Amino acid sequence: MKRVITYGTFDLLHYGHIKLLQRARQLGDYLIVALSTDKFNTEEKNKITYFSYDERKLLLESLRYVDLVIPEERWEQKRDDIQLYLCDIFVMGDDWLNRFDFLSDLCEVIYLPRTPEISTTKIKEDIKSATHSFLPQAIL
Ligand code: C2G
Repeated sequence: MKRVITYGTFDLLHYGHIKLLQRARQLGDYLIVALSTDKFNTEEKNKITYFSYDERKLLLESLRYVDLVIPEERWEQKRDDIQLYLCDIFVMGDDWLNRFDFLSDLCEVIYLPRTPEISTTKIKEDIKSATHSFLPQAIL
């Protein structure tokens, strides 16, 4: 059984995330997602997520591509995770290209092309601007 692991925040889950998880899962037989906790997001990634960890975990666990969700609490946990969960492949989108090559003594490290046109930030910005365009100018 080939085991794959990937990491991320996965807030406002969108098709770019899904395409990453789908391709990651297709590289093996079992996909583990290390999901950034709320504390890790705020303290280390400077991200305030729309959905809480539990809500983001529930969404990921509902996907056919995801077999296990574990918490990501520290940048440095990857080596331990790979050894603890016997991972054969570590996958990230290529916005992280070469950033995790140091793991290549433990497992295969693969960077997949990111889906360029979508992001959680873009979703938030588009909704915000759409809302503004509907509001009567008098309110703005
Ligand atoms: N992703 C993608 N296409 C997008 C958006 C995201 O392929 N349009 C990929 C990212 O490259 C990443 C994964 O989906 O591999 C999760 O994205 P984020 O939730 O933004 O994760 P990130 O904040 O990059 O956290 O320790 C690693 C970090 O936890 C990664």
